[in-house]
Amino acid sequence: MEEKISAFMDSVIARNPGEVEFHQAVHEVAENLIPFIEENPRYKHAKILDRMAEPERVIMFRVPWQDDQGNVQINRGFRIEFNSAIGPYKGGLRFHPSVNLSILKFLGFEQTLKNSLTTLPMGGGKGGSDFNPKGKSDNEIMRFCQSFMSELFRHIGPNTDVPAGDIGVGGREIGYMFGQYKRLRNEFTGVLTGKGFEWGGSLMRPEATGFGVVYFAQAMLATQGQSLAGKVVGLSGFGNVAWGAATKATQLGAKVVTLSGPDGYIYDPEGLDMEKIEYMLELRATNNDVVQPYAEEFGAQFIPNKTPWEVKVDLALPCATQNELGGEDAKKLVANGCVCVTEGANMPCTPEAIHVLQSNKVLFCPGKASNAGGVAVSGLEMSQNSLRFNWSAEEVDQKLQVIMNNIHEQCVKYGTQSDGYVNYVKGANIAGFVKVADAMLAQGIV
Ligand code: NDP
Ligand code: 2IT
Repeated sequence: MEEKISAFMDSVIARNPGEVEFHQAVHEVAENLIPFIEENPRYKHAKILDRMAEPERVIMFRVPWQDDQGNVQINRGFRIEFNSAIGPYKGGLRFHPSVNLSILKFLGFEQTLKNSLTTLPMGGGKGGSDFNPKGKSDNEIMRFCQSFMSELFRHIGPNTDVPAGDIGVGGREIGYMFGQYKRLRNEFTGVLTGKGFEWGGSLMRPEATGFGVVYFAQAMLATQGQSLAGKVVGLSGFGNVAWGAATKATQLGAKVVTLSGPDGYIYDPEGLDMEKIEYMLELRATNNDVVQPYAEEFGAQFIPNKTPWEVKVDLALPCATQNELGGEDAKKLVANGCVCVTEGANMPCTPEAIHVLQSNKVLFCPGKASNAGGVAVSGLEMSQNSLRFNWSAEEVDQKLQVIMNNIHEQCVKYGTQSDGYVNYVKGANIAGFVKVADAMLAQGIV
């Protein structure tokens, strides 16, 4: 089996040279899926996995704009339309200087499986730009978003491809992009999700990813007869996902003791409360990408240039970015008695970290299952747009909880090992794959 996996990876690497994040994401999936496909030859003969590892379409474009000093700036825009077997391409847009083809292909590949797990009819896509929002004025952000959409609009549509937010793209950016799309097409449609509630957005979309992560962690803990109340939680990041996860974990009686930014991490042994959580939003809105001011505001400790994984916690929720929690960090978490790691970000744990956690039988769930609540509520936003109707926050939250519990059940179904340990990576990969693969088989060689 090892040989089959390496042969497959060799071909992926040869076709996509240097795209290390994409190789990492495909390898994690291939390890689980190649043995499964060997047992299910119909997928093998139709080369479903080979086809799934090749995006249906990659769009790259120039994004010129003018800064406040009148200088012309040029960024690169991308949209990876990865897989449309079960619905229109769907996935976020990331604005961050590190954005490149490899990162967006890894995200688009994962998104296909994630969207399948939600049970909603959405294909997989991802996009963004190497634009750096840090330190930009509101007008610069608007001009950039308008220029970005001036090209992207011809490739997307409510039945074709529906982008949303990701790192560096929140409600403000979605607003500017939606405005430009509407102006160019003369159409008011649900072409983007994460819109403001007044103009077609869904209640609970801002909270959905973080809330979903915590609902999922609750279900994981329940498999061991444990609950969230009273648990000490270590969290990384301070963006949209971290904010939602901190809110729901605190509401459910857990104590969140860390946050982090590129400058270091905050250790607040008293735990977050609603005032401190609201302050996270202020921190993000400054566009400075630092957490240190939190320590000054609330008298907590700031530990510069380090990640929070050295703190003793019961539950870890990495919510910042890819490969932020490595093998050594995982060893520290295990040594400190951490029982569960639930990913809020996409692929925050390295393969070494996952290996350490799984071999120590720590509960571990990959983001493609545990952070699917964000795109799930995006799917519900699409439904509400089609119905031209709004559901209440309670209705959306209820549907979100049902979806997260259902994803958890699918992971347990496909991932439970003979010793009873649930391998959520395997469970999520197989459960996500089957629906897309069956749709691809039904639709022929396309
Ligand atoms: P935000 O822009 O709101 O927050 C970004 C966070 O990412 C910050 O906390 C920042 O914290 C961190 N970050 C970004 N880039 C880097 C980098 N290169 N190095 C270090 N840190 C970085 O983004 P979101 O909260 O939306 O996204 C966070 C994660 O969650 C991402 O992996 C995203 O793909 C994923 N996600 C987002 C969803 C959504 O609906 N928004 C849905 C599902 C997943 P810090 O600098 O501390 O690391
Ligand atoms: O990674 C993700 O799932 C997202 N950034 C959300 C995508 C979406 O379409 O809501």
